[in-house]
Amino acid sequence: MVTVVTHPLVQHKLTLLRDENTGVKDFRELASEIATLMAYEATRDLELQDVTVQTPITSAEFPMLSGKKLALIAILRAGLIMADAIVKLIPAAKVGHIGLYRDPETLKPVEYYVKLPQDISERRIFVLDPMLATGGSAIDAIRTLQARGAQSIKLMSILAAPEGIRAVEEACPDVEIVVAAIDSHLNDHGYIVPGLGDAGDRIYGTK
Ligand code: U5P
Repeated sequence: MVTVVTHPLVQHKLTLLRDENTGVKDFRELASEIATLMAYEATRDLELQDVTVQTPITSAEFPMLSGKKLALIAILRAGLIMADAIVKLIPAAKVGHIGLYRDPETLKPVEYYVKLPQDISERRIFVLDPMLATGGSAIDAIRTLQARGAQSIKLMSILAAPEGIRAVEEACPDVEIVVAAIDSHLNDHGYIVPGLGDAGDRIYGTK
C-alpha cells in the first residue's frame, strides 16, 4: 500500500526543497519539517487506550498511545535527518541505523553498518530514507530488519520514483510505503527525475 501525503504544507515545502537554489540550512529545515508532517500521517493508525487523568476540574478517561513501541531506522546518511526530526515528535521511539552506500557502477546497495534496537521484533518500525530511487537500499534494509525478526514495517521516503515503489511492493508486499510525492522516472545514473538531486549531499553540503 502506498500513501502519498498530499497536504498543502508538505507539497509547498517539497517544492522549496527541490529548488537547486535552496541552501544547506534551509534544505535541512525543510526536510525535517516534511519528515515531521509525514510522521503525523504515517502514525495515524497507532493504537490508543483510555487512561484516567485528574484535571484541575475532575477525573475522566482520556486516550494515550498503547500497543507496540516504535523504532525509527535511519538509512545512513540521508535518513538521519528524518530520524532526528521524528524522534522529537515521538521521544520514546528507539533509533537504529543501517549504513548502505550505492555502488556507482552496479547501483546496488552495499551494507557497511547495522546497529538496531534489540527488541526489534516487538516494535513498529519506520524505515527512513528521503529518496526511494531503484528501491535497492530500502529493500536491503527491510530484509536486514526482517532477518532479525521485524514484523511491522513502514517505509517513509520524501520522494520516490515509480521504479522504486514497484520494486519494494514486489519484494516486500507487507511493507506500507509513505511518500510526499512520486516523480516521473529514474535517469541512467539512478537519480530521481525531476527529483531534488543527492539528498545526502544537499543535507551535508558535500557537493
Ligand atoms: N539518492 C538520492 N537522490 C536520488 C536518487 C538516490 O539522494 O535522486 C540516494 C539516496 O540517498 C538514497 C539512495 O539513500 O540513493 C536510494 O537509492 P536506491 O537504492 O533506492 O536506488
